Amino acid sequence: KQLNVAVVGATGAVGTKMMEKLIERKFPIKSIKFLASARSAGNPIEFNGSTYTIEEATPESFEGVDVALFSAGGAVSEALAPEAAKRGAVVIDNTSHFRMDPEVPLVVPEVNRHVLKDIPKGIIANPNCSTIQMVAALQPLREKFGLTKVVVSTYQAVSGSGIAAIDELKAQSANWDAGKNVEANVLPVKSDVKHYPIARNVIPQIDKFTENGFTYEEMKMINETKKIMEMPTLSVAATCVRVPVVSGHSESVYIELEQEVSVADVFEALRHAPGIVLEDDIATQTYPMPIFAENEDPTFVGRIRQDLDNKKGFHLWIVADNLLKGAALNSIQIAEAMLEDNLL
Ligand code: A2P
Ligand code: 11C
Repeated sequence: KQLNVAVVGATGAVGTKMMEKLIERKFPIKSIKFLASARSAGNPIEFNGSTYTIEEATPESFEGVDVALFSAGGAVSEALAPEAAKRGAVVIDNTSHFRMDPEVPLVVPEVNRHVLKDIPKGIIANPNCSTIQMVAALQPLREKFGLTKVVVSTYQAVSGSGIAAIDELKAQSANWDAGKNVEANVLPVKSDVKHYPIARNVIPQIDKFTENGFTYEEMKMINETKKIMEMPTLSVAATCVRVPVVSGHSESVYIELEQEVSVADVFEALRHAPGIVLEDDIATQTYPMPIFAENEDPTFVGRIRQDLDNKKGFHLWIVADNLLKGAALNSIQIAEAMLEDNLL
């Protein structure tokens, strides 16, 4: 089956990766259109050896579209995803806008593809990047040993905040080296009051703060994990930190299992898990790192240790390309899962 596809936010950090993955994975495309803001409309865009023209995203853009991949920010999804769905498109939305809507499935195919059967609003949400890689790695452990608690600290790359943040890190680094003034205008959050440099720094704020003292990014990890894993009572806490890495989110994750198991059991469960690559050999200093995860599809897991005080407790280090498994790849895997299951 060949599909009519629209990429919304085609000029952005995630949109660009979506285009690459559609080609690489030979997604069955009958026609494709590239949508962005009025600023980019009319500009040329290359795809699979041909030149297309970027169009402004409007409700009418979605006439005849089968699958619309959205990654142009929450406001664009809020306004246009229902318009696309109304016109018969299945929307796969990368923003946080619809994720906690009980009528919108929130999907990591390795974990909960069964929920794709029921999409009452015609909209499927792609989870937050830092959530996706964590639940992908925790699912095989949860299936085999049960899971009661998750405490995560993240080390998140600037590309999670879009092209402007990547440009800012590069400019700040160059200015540092040249002894010039270092300006900060984007991170931690464009819309918040203060901005801090990310070059030569780490920032313990991703997104704005909520009333409970956790940031929205931290609350996304908490709430999305419970929704995807269908474990509303799972204990989850998160601290999300931005680091001066361009791509590849890293996470230090402490978990507690229902059963007492050995490190060997945990290794074994992860070794055969879909989408997971075990990189854990301290004798050869082998562990996941973002420079090796960048442009790679899998989620890499290493530094696996049993807690010294709690036999049911384990420490893991989880790394993935936030623009790929964390965004573009997972979206396309959702579409592929739907095709396989005759849902598209
Ligand atoms: P544009 O390049 O025309 O601004 P990133 O998160 O990497 O900054 O990318 C954001 C993406 O969202 C870009 O493709 C951007 O297009 C797109 N975008 C921003 N505002 C709109 C809008 N109002 N309508 C459609 N696309 C938008
Ligand atoms: C970041 N995780 O690294 C964010 C980006 O909810 O889709 C993704 C925000 C989202 O800044």
